[in-house]
Amino acid sequence: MALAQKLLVDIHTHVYLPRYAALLRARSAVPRILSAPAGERLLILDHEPSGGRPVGPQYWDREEKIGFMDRHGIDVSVVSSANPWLDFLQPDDAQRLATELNDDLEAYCAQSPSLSGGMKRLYGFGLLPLVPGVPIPALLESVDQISKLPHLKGVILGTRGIGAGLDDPSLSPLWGALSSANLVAFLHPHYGVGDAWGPRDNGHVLPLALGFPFETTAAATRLILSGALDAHPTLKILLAHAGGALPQLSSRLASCIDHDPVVASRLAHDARWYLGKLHFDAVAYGPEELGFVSDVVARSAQFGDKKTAGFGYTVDRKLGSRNMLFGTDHPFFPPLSNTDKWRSVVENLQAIDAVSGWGDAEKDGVRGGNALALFGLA
Ligand code: 5CU
Repeated sequence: MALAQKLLVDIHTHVYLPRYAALLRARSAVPRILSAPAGERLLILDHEPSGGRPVGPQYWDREEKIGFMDRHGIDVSVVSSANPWLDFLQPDDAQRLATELNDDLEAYCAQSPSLSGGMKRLYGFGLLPLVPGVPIPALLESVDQISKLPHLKGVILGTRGIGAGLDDPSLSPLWGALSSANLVAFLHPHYGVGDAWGPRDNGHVLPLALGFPFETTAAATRLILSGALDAHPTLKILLAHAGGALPQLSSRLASCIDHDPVVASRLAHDARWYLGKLHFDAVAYGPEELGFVSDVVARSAQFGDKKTAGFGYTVDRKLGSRNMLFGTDHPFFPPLSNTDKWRSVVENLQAIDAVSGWGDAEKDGVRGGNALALFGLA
């Protein structure tokens, strides 16, 4: 494997650019940053503890990002704006800010240090003005802007589209434009799914551990059911948090579709086939989960048509690893005590290293080689 393929590349790492942080400071409703005697506090989630969480330069300062990368041996990061993006704005403001923040992110990346071969340490996912009422041509203009910014390699998407979800037929031109521009669409949650968490105070555990991944599961499933992956076969979708529950539920999904002729008639393939078209971050914190996702990706090849494949096949977990990419979720999940390395990062790296059936080539791929290929960096 060439030297570049040994790089450690973080594809799930966030920033609130200074312009966005200023917007949050100016607001009196969530999402907002408020001033407190002990420092600024961030309120973005519905069930944020009153008074919010500490927020500081690790959320917006490029030097802090590079320092974090250096401490963890991360060579390159593909940085995205953190949730809730522009979702709470009116269309005009969302369009203006998307343009400005994309230019800001381009400068943030372009001014980052370079590795010895010339590759930058920072690349980015741009923002689209995905809010209700925005005209589709404005979304396409944003895609055009991002495609011309050399350090932006994709877009980050929430799950709501322009108000009707990602299966909204009016988004079809967006999928076409992203495919043509070869931009990766990083699908990331913010809202969770309803309120199944009960009255007991479990802090952020249930919304983050379950709500976030369930939201991604539902959004990605709706996208599959809309036929968008058939209509746009080169669309590159990257799912946050290892695709949530979608890998675990994909055979059940296939069976439910099979028993619903109307939905089945919309799709060219068995539902399990589409999992091989998707990419998954490796932010799962456990080797068994990573191994399972790679099995499900590898299995997708068995389901190219709608005929029941039967289960006499074997899957090559190594092949499935190619759709998986290391991530950290920085600056979220910081250590609670003052440690040099973050447990959340170390655990994800150890998980990659411990996946049974992956050899060095697969582990190197998940750590960085797959990202270099997906984003066209090497
Ligand atoms: O801890 C959190 O709230 C979050 C969040 O909002 N977004 C994210 O990507 N990870 C953790």
